[in-house]
Amino acid sequence: MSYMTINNRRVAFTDEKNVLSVIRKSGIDLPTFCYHSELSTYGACRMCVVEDDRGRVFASCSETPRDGMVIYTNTPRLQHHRKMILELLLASHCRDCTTCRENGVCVLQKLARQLGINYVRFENTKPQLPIDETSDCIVLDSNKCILCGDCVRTCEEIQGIGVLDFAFRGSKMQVTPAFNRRMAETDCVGCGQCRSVCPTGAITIKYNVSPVWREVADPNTRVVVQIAPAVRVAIGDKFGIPKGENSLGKLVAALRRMGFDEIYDTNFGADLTVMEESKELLERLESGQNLPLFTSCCPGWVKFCENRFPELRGHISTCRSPQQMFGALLKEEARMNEADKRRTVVVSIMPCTAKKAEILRPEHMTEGEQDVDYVLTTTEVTRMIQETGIDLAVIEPEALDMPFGISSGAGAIFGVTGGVTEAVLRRLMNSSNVEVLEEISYTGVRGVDGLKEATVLVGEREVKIAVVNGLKTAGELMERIKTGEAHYDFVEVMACKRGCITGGGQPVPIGPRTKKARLEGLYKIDNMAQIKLSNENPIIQNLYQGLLKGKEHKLLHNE
Ligand code: HC0
Ligand code: SF4
Repeated sequence: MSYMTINNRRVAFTDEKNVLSVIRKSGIDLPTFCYHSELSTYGACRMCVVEDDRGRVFASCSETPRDGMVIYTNTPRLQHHRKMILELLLASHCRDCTTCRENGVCVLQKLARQLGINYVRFENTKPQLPIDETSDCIVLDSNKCILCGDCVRTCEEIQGIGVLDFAFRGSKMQVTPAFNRRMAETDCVGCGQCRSVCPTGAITIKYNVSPVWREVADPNTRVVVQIAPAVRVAIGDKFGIPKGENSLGKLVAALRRMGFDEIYDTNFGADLTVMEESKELLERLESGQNLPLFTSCCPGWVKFCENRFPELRGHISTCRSPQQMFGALLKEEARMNEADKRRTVVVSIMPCTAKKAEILRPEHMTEGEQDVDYVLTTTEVTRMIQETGIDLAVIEPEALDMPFGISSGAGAIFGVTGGVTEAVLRRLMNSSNVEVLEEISYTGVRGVDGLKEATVLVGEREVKIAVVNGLKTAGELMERIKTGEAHYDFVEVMACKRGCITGGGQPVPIGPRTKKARLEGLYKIDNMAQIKLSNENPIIQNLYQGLLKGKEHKLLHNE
């Protein structure tokens, strides 16, 4: 154990990687724009500067803690320094805060208020740059960029894609795709992780709120909504509900008051996926073809695989994702119900920006119709609830609608890395015995490591599994699979670190405590669930005998 003195108080530290972490651990939240514990240290914004007992001023994110250090975090000199940085950033920033999408969330705005910047002395001489709205998932507005580089490092270091980078020099410097391409012309997979770390409104979610309000207001339209697993543990964030608490019932109550006609759960779609994907795995194990089987429920991963490893595309499961399976089923049910003359519109509430692109893919259309019409992220729905004037903290929870309002615990854990695999294994072991369930959870599929490996016995056969989160790790694993260096039977990939709980459409900021609370929240839902196995969901069993009979391929698979 070592010690340093922070503002005249002795503070112990052990293996903290920088002085900033020690300061934060001591209860002082020093501001930063460019520091994220999971990214490399950039040290560019200089907001985290501190002063030592010899008058040296340095960025605390870039300094290794040493025993005996004496530092001060808020001297008049530092206050002046930080205010000047902020004022200069504000000077070259388009300041339409009242109409900005990130109003109230923006870190620049928050710090300007916190540090008491009431006036900017300098004129903004930067020319207005065009806004890039070509992506179906995110919007890039360089006029609001403060060049912290968080998005650049996330795309490169976490996702291994590197779509964004710095271009030009001096006052003309911008963060943009290479060769001045528009986002739609790049290898962007739409995961929105760049948006999650952007401290301002420079990268935002592509909103679909207005058309959904129009559908809800149309009396001739039946608007059916499905709620993804990871949404329920994040929708409470902006209403003061404890982090990670399951707010599904409250969200259902709010959506009813907002005018949605029927409210269901994507966990039900996940149960369907488990049925189909476990069947497909058994078939491939039997035939020995196209192994390993890659999961297909994360559209960020599917696009990454198609872009980077087209030769391995045939390994991707033919199963549609839970949102698509459920959408196709809801639309089919509507087509069969001739008595209801209304048009059916399916809206998904997702933690994910990439899902906005998934619904537009041609293979996700049935009989010429989109299976899901709109994707709203958790963040957009938060705005809609606030716009309606509902306080989620006080609203009484309500139940989902029937007949699709029942789902298993296996469906709930889809929202965290390893969840899809665990759910499939439960189906294959086909036992709700507590010991068997625990045994599966101890195989190595749980936890937040980028790559987890497990070997399980399915019948007589050893099945080798890899579970990946983060596309950079996925890319490295794929290279090893391609060269024959690594052998697996089943590979689950989720583009976002820890899975959908940190999806690009979730409310920000997503700090370490929030990540942990959301993850634990989903496992808690599973612990409380009466049905643990997807195949024990009675509605699923009935469906296979009824509406789905003979239509499994048409509604649940891609070509
Ligand atoms: Fe996910 Fe899903 S778990 S991808 O992360 O598989 O978005 O939450 O809805 O479709 O179920 C996202 C979350 C889903 C789907 C499910 C899967
Ligand atoms: Fe979307 Fe989940 Fe994939 Fe992230 S991990 S891109 S939230 S589906």
